[in-house]
Amino acid sequence: MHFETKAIHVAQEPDKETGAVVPPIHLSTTFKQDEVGKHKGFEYSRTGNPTRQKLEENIASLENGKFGLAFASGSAATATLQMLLNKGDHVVCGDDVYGGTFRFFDKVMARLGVEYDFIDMSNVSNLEKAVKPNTKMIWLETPTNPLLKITDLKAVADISKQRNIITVVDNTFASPFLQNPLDFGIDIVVHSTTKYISGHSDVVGGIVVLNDDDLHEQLRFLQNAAGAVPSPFDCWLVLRGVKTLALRAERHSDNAEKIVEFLVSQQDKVERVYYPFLDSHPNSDVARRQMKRGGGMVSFEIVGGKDQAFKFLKELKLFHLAESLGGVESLSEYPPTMTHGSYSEQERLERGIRPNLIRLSVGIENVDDLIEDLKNAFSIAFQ
Ligand code: P1T
Repeated sequence: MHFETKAIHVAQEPDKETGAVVPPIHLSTTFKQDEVGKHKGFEYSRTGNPTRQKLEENIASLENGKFGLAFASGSAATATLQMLLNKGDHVVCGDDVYGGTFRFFDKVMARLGVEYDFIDMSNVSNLEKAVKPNTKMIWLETPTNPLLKITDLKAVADISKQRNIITVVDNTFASPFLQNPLDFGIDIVVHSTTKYISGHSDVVGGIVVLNDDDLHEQLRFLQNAAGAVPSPFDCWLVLRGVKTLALRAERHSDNAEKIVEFLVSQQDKVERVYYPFLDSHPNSDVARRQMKRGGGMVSFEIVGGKDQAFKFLKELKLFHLAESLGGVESLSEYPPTMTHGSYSEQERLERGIRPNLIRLSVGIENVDDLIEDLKNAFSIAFQ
């Protein structure tokens, strides 16, 4: 079955009892047992819930994985995955990741005795050098947040397989329509479903997808033990949103490509544009190999500094100045103090997050209106 069909049909079949084409939301927190220990597959809603199970099956199929585990947020999924580790374990993590992910690793897990090294994974030879005898996990985003760096997924999987290291890819920026890391030999995929998968900026959620039975068993235990599960209504909202993911991802990419073209043409106002499918991107060949399209995220450096960036952001009318991404509406944001404010200034500069960086989540509006909005903001900011 193709992606578009799976998104609409897998675990979204009409309700057996009533024929309702949209599956119902199971709000019940507990399930009647026929006798002690004998039940119809569900006991207590933290442990398992029919609506959540549908979401887990649906997204697992879209990532070409065997198992899905849904969480209350992308961050809850990230945190639960770190519970696979023990004190003294070492993790190699990409140096450009969502600020909240860095914060959790650096401020919480490091305090509990897990060791992290943050490296540039654009070049996998850096990874080979960073791996140590106690390395248990490799964690990366591709494309990364906010600099849209690209890592060769197959090369990472090859390095980890020789050494028995668990590989985790946060696939939030691509979405399962544009990229399926498990197909390249990656062990675990994680998403913030808050973003492209749900697509309408009205639900916070996370999901983990994998193939390995043992790891699945451990994670199912942790999901229940830590308990950061999503509500049935939130699961249902994600299931509703995902039905249109393929259409949206194509349109996000169409619009982003045109906006990238526009930004590149503004040489007196734009210093540098970051986009995976831009020919000048250092890993555009890798991006084209492992992604269907370039996606809807675009970052750029405006000529001038922080003040110029602030002036420009203030003048945008259609691109709302807001954190998050992946919704139908276009958003703009300032990574240094918004999404990546948990990095120190020095950590940001070391990673290439400069004070004139702006990130756009390109929505699915008419692209001419979006370009008009950018043009107008540039003309006022550069008056
Ligand atoms: O917000 P939450 O659902 O907890 O997801 C966290 C998360 C995980 N991974 C990536 C790549 C992310 O971008 C995020 C959240 N990011 C934003 C809110 C943002 O504006 O970048």
